[in-house]
Amino acid sequence: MINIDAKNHVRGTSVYLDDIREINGALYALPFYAPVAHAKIVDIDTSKALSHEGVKAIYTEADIPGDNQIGGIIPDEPLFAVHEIHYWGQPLGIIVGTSEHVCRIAREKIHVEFTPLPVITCPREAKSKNFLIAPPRAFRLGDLDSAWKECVTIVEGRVESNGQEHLYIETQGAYARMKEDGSMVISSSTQGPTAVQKTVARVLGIPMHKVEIDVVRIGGGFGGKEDQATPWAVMVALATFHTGKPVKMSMHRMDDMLMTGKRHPYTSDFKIGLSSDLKILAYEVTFYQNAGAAADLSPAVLERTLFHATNAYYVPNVLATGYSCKTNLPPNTAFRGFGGPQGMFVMESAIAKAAETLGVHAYEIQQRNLIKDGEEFSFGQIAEDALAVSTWDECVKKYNLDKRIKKVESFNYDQFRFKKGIAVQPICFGISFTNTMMNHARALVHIYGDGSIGISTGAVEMGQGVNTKLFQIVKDFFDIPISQIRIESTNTLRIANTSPTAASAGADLNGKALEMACNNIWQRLLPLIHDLLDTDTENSFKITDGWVYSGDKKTGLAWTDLVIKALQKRISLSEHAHYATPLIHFDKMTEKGHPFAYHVFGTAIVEVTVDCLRGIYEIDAVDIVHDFGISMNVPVDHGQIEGGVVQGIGWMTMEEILYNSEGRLITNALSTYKIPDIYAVPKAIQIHHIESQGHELAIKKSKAVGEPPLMYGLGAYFAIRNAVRAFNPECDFTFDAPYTPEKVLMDCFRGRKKNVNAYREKNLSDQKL
Ligand code: MTE
Ligand code: LUZ
Ligand code: MOS
Repeated sequence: MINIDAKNHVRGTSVYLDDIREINGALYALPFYAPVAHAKIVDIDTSKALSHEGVKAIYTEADIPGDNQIGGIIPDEPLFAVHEIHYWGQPLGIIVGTSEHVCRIAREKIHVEFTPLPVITCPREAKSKNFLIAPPRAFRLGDLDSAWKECVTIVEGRVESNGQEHLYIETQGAYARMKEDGSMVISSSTQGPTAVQKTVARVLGIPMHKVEIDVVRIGGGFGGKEDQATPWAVMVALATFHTGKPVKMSMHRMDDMLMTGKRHPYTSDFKIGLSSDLKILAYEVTFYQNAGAAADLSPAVLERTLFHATNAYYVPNVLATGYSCKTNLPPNTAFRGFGGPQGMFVMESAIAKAAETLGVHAYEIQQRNLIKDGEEFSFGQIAEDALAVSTWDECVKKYNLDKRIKKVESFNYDQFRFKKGIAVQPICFGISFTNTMMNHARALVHIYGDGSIGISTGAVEMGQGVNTKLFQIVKDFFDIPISQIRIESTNTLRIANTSPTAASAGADLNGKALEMACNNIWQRLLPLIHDLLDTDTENSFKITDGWVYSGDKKTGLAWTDLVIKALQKRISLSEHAHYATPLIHFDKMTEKGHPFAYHVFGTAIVEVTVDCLRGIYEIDAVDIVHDFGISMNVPVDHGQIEGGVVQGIGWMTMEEILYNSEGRLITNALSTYKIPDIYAVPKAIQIHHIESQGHELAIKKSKAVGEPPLMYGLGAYFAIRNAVRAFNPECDFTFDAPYTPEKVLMDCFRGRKKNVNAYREKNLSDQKL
């Protein structure tokens, strides 16, 4: 089935938040924010702004009727700052006016007086001062102390990975209007309608049933709207609460970039030990997560870092420790992979360094240590259906790794200015919210009297195609024309207490609930079909093309007639079903359990060419063998792979978030923050499906695909590194992502001995330069 949104997207008729027609008299809200990263607030003077024409009100923490608190996991984050400012861009209040323009001019007139306090942006510094968001966590397996003694090679190192801006095409925003009795409806560009509902109720001091959140779709989230869509919705709700008017906010890109959190930067230390046959015997890693000024989702992100600290490898002796460090940056948040990529990058760096120390290719170490069925992850889950080895084998065979390595080597021998690099990148990603409690969903199905069907679930469509998959599930039960099936907006009145659409589990959780709802209705219709067709045989009835079929034979009973008959017999044609993932559990005391419904595996080969004169590079190819299970929608899933790969490459190579020493974001626009464009994407991405049985807990055995492919992008970092090493083997390399052209250029020449192969190079350079 083609993506059900495709036509409307192309025509520009899909509705996003800013496309909702405002009711006459609607007001606009604009946040104003801290102009410093850490300070005591002395005074906020809003009088000049308030008297600006068109400004209706300015609200700060003093105007909050309920609790000035939006923290999800830990209640440590005020909606509007009180007394103290903790990061540059922290909301201080909102200006409500007749238009966005009016509010913008008024915002310039607000004066904040403050006494500066010391700014900390470095997580290691925060840790040394014991500024932690939550107590540290540690995962342990085996006996590390005795394992080191068995190791023939031990290498240590330090790894940096930077943050990443979500850059959803639709910026944050929300639109609130009053209903009656003090209840309101809020359209929000959120992945988590219930989180918004709960927080609005809390801040306004009203019950949740008075707050209706509605989401038609969002223009991308990538995790950036799992938690951080909430404050903007609460702000417009507050303004509507006080003014009684509809109030809207749709953020300017530069405000959005400045005020919202990003992927967590990490700085980490590792120590890895290997046997003489390249088996990894021991791995010790310490993660310092840069959480920013409040918890947000940081503890959960840190947890997933630990879950993925050994990536797709079996390591018998592990100690992985994580600190969530409190700094004066905007609170960092969920981003596709949710801490997993950060953990995996350190493991891959450790392997790269071990390989370089030993003079072997990294893939020799990677390949020897891939996890197999029956082996244990550090958190106690036993690997099942582990396709690490089979995706690896298929990948190196199908895409001719051996041959390509030889080609790269001979290219590098012949060329001076250009060098090629190749890296193999296996991935392993656990599917389920790591917080077991969150793995549930509901679906509501109505079959109307004319046979048309309305579907509601808790899933938010954000471009990932979940609605198309939900459509396919309905079609499996009730195969009627597409125009007769509608997926409704995600609305808290129809589906309550949802988990956000996240953790790649949106289609699995909501799809399973939808399957149950459809099946329950179908089971009520079956006896009626038997009656109507007057058969007592065990027929396998189904609906095909709007007709009841008996086996492969069309009967005389139309779907629409069946529905009318069902109503005459007073059979319920509505169903609300609840699904909770079975089997999973995790004990935070022992840090052991079975947190994931299943794992997704895959292997990619990444090949790059570096121009060592300029430091720039091109991604020549990404060749993937991926574990889709049995994909229920190949084009949608391939879209997820391509998007994920490019986003991962962006994080690893070019996207560079910079805060100055005062804690101010200086990459707050697309002129200063570079993301992959059409020229930067791989010249070719090949995707091959590994043959697999799928998994019972995956929807229709089609495994979750949203986040895992991002981590193929790690391969780009190591491929570029390998190319640079071919040019300058003398460089004392660090691990510091993103590997921007500036850093590549520095590495090409730092410590480079001019007389290395001087004769060959002179000849080559005369020819090629
Ligand atoms: N794809 C698009 N086009 N836009 C997005 O915002 N978010 C990603 C992924 N793919 C995203 C996307 C993230 S972070 C997640 S968790 C999953 O989609 C969520 O959807 P799913 O659970 O239905 O896979
Ligand atoms: N969100 C969350 C997530 O709350 N828990 C998770 O485990 C998770 N994993 C990936 C993405 N978002
Ligand atoms: Mo995705 S980071 O789980 O929204």
